Amino acid sequence: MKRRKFLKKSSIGTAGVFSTPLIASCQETSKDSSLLNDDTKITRPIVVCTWNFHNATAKAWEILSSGGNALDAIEQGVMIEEADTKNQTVGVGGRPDRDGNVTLDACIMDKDSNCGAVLCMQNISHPISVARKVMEETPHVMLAGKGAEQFAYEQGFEKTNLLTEQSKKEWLDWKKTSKYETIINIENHDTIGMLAIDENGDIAGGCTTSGMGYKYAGRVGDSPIIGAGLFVDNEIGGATATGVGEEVVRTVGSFLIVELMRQGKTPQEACEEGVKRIMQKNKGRKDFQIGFLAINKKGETGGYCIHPGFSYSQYTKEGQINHPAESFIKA
Ligand code: SD4
Repeated sequence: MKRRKFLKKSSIGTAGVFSTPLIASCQETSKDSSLLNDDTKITRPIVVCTWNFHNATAKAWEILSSGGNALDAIEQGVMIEEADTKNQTVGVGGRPDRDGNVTLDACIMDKDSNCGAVLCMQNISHPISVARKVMEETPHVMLAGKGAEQFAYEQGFEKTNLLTEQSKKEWLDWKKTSKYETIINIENHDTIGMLAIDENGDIAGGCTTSGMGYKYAGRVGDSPIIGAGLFVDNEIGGATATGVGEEVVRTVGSFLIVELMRQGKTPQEACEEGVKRIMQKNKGRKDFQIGFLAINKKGETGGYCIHPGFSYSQYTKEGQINHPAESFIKA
């Protein structure tokens, strides 16, 4: 049963490091949001994503700048990282679990609060597209494991070996000690969470990851959990997370940030509050990283993290930029 199609039809790189923070200024006047005053300055289209994934934001921008919708921009943008074998935290080439199986998590959310997710799915290189199919072609929000994989084949996705030689070699090395450690900013944190606003002012978001390297078989983090790794409310904005997913789930981080923006906080203030909430719960524990990224309906953005090192990539009419995010713990 194509629930959502039945209910409604949705509307229709450069390599290099950019280090100068930018206050995006491609400003227009809002036409359609009841929450914005007529004279509110807004930035649109705009796309942001966790980390310096400039090829991903460039792809999303290609779609947004030619009048495409935010949902398509999100899907095609994050697919760039899913296909990049050098990114060992997303898609093909992702680090396997402790048994040597690469299992992928992803979710997507649109302007009408429709959402879809796949959890712990093997052998499919683009989980974001399967998540979108779950959203558009089924009456469900989440499909997990074998069921998700089987659904993907039914939808025409091909079976793909996700374990690259490099990731296999590293896993075999890890097996010698089998010691699980979170190495801040480096080993485990390159998940892509992306948020976009299109020319119509509609917001969508997506998040995709292979999760924590060498995790327990069956482990699922925050990234495919709507409200934790990603949340979008078309009236307010969106948020997404990267880092140790267990901590993001405990505070329902992305939903929290969107709710804080609803209460009047800027994206930056909301991300800071989200990180502070996690630090309060952890009472002095500091050996993990979380990065939050948020955007509001006006196209203002913010990012904040526990340890220095997190940044986010942004693309607007002004061009592409990487914003280093401020951190709770200073260098
Ligand atoms: C997870 N949040 O599975 C993800 C991992 C991550 O960059 O963000 N890696 O917990």
